[in-house]
Amino acid sequence: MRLSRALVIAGLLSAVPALSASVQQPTYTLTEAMIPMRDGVKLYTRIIKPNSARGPLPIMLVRTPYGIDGNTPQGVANGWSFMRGGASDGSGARDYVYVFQDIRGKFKSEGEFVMLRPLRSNRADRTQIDESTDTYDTIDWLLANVPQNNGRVGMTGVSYPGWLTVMAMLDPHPALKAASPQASPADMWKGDDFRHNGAFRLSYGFEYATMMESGKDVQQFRMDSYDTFDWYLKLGPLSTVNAKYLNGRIPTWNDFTKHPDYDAFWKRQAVTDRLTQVKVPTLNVAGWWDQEDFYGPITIYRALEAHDTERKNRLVVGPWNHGGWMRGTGDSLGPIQFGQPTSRWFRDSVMAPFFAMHLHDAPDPRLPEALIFEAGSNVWKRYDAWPPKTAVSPRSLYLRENSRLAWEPPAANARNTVDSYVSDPAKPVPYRPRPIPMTYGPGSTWSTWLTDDQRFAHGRPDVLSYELPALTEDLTIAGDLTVTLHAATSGTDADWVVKLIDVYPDSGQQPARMNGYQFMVANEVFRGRYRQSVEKPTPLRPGVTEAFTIDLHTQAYTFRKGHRVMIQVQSSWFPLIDRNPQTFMPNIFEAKASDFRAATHQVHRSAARASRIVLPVVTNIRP
Ligand code: PG9
Repeated sequence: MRLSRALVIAGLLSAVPALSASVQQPTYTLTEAMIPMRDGVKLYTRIIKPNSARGPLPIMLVRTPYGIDGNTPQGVANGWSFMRGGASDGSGARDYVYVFQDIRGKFKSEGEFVMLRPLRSNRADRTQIDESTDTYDTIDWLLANVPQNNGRVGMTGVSYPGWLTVMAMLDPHPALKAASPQASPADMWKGDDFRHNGAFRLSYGFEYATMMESGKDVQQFRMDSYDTFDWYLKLGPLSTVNAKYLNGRIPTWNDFTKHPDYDAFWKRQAVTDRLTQVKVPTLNVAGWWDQEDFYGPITIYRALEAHDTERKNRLVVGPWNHGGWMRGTGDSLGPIQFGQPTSRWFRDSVMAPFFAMHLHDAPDPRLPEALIFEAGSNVWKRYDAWPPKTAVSPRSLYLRENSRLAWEPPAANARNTVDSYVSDPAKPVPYRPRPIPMTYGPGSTWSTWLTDDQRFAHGRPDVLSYELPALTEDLTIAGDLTVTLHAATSGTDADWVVKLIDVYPDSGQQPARMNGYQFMVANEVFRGRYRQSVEKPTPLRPGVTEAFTIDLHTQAYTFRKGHRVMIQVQSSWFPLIDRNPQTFMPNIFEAKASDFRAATHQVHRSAARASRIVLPVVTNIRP
């Protein structure tokens, strides 16, 4: 079945914010081109130019694997009007020539598509190609062929198009003067779409790989259950997928099965180590509740920052899901309210002025190093470093007896210092309330699942919950979060999922369903086998307690007075994450049904084995 293009475009890539009513709309004209690359492959490109533009114009380039036919003159007039800025009579507005391109092998472009095509092996070799050279060749052609361009190019894109922007920044064309990679993946094994800490993102990995590699266009895999929890559970061990459905036809699926560990395949694909210079002014953009790529943009910002001697690298993180800053107003996400149009403000007051400064010589908008939305208190904050270097101190919050959290560590003579639960791969914990429709299928709520009320999991016998008493004053965190879990299993492998949750007060909330709402502030999964090495997994020893360090990434959040801080711990998150057989297998993709076994897991909280979360507490607030 052909995937509804509208759904993909709305969900994945398109910048279709609401039309800004105050600015007069110009009209645009479309021309098409097949732009030749250095190896002779031609890429389908749409060039959309304003009809009455004054003076030479810069070029805004977006490259994508998702198809560019939706990019029309009217679409640009509506969707990119925010880039013009200017007064309500149109004076001072800034025009651009917009260029959209199908990447190699997708839609109307020639050549072969390779998922996240790695950087060429020899960057001095003029005959090798990759997305970086394809962008270079495209820019070269545009400068020579688009009449009245001003010789400057900007690039942006969300997610895959964001990653394409990063690839362009690695060996940039000299005309590339500004780049805004948004929600770009950085490392698909460590923390983006396909795996987190080695745990396989089953539903996304399967559905995305089949969507992208079943043809030149995008095609949705057909599932015969609306509730994909059922479908994936019935599917059984992943060793059967090729025989049952894919017949070896989906290269990315085959790569998943052949490369379970962090090997040369994943390292070659990851961009982090390649970001050794900031060559282009860069605006990195991330959303706190990005269901696909949060690790990526934060990691890219940090990698670039280490080399940012000229202060060209900036970070913006807002209260958004994947690409949410490019859609709608951003007043809310799911049921969570932010009290202001965060997305519209970002587009009008951050993104447009950033490009206008570098491509039009407009005034410097004086963006801070890190522009960070602190949800809970709902304020934008300007930081001169991220994570912040001052006014924050790491404070441990301990898992304690009777489902409590406490700032005080367990006493040396504490008794009953273990919580245990049975984790049964035959009955995994759903990652959100069922039914769980296909990621991009009809009725999908994928885009806001990270805001789902966690009460459906609270109280399950295979989910541990720990809570602080209601806060007597606001508690603000800003920076990096780490969990240390002292844990054991009766099996030989285990997953640990940790969720940091803001529990709303039980009464007085509007709407009423927000009473007692359990809102996830941070979360991550860790596959136990990788605790010593991501390259060479090793079995856990049954009954032996070990320390697992789990990176919950970074956050800026205020738990309001009257709210409670909660931690939930569980060992499955299905079908977001594939089931761990809990019996060590060198490659889980080769596990048989009989390898999946229930196991008893223990979480320890004695003085010597104090499981805890370390929170970056803003220090003018006393916990
Ligand atoms: N999250 C999507 C993706 C990017 C790169 C590789 C695989 C998936 C996307 O939204 O483009």
